[in-house]
Amino acid sequence: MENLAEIIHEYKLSEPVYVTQPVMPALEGYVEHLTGIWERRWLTNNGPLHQEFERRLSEYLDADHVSVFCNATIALLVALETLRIDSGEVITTPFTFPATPHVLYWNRVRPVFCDIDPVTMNLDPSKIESLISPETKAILPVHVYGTPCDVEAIQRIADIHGLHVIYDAAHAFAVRHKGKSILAYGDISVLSFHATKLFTTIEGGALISRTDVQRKRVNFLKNFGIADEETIIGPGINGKMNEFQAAFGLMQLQLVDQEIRQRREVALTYREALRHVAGVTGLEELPETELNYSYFPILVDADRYGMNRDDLFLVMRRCNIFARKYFYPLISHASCYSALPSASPAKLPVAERIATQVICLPIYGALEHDTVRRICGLIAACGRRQGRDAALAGTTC
Ligand code: T4K
Repeated sequence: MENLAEIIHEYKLSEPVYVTQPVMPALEGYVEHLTGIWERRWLTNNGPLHQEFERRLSEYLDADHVSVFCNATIALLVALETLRIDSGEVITTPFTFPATPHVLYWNRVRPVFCDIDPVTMNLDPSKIESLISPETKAILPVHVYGTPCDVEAIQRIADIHGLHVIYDAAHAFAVRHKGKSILAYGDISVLSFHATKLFTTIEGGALISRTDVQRKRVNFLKNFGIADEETIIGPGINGKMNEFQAAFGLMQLQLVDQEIRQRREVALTYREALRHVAGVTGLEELPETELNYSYFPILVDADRYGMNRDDLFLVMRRCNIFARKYFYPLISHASCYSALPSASPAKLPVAERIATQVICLPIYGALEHDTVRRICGLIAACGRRQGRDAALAGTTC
């Protein structure tokens, strides 16, 4: 098949398929929770469902000091405040969602962008040390797509230079590394439970700290700094999760293992079907790692594939496939950061390249394998023809 219009006609899906879809718990079970909430009239502020959710989550995650939050962004802000990081610099990745550097900005901390590893797409430890200055307070790496960072190398650098490590683990629910929860690494980790995440409480998140004292401080800070009715221990914020979200989370805990298993099958189908498409590569499985398959990124090498990422993305849209370019453009290009010396594209060559090549394909447990094979068929067919043609004229990303 030569003509792009014919390819689009052949592969167009009858219904839109999005990059993700949340797992919905049984409505009847949720209504039972709602009935309890109605009877108790206890809606938020450390209610019984909140307490039960935090306890069960802690067991599931194999982590002792879990505090649930209204979202991951506020949890990251509280993480910085917990470690008293409110000035100076923090080294982080440009290949992330805006929330990661934004929380630094809100805490009056200057982000210092560090390039990423071409295989894991996470912070490249070999590039961190040259960015450390007397102003550096911490490292804020992201386990992008749930792939573990090189946690050992990062910790070695942090120990040598006396730096804190806060992991943005927004994508890393249930990920394990060397037999341990990924949340066991660093000073603090933060998970996101947004609707687009593998595990969701609609909006929500959790902060995993290391000690009882730290957890106590986190819990004060997420509740305005209130210690008791007459004592404010510090300038806290409102980071609380409510009972409705906690109920949703309790039900999600029963579904998440199956969702991971199903996503793994989807990922295997993608891998198998894309294996022979020249110029398209996926993430490699890492040794001693249990992934959660929360995203399925591919990199499109235009020269080898025969079409660039943006054109493929447009063709997919025409075919009702709503993939996403997470994370393009790099957040270092945003006007609030682009003047920083570390934001210079010349200093971030790997991140710059990957941001122009990446597409996150749809992945969720309920995604039909026939649909996955059709998406791969489309990708393969586009690669077999060369150049941009009339079918995309006038269309922009
Ligand atoms: N750190 C990192 C590394 C992050 O990726 C994020 C968030 C954070 C920190 C901050 O976490 P939170 O403070 O949000 O807890 C989404 C999410 O809004 C965002 O939470 C997430 N990362 C980011 C990667 O993705 P958008 O703008 O792409 O979402 P949206 O609304 O376009 O949704 C994407 C697709 O998901 C839709 O096309 C359809 C599907 N969807 C979405 C929603 C909201 C559903 O099926 N149901 C839904 O309810 O940002």
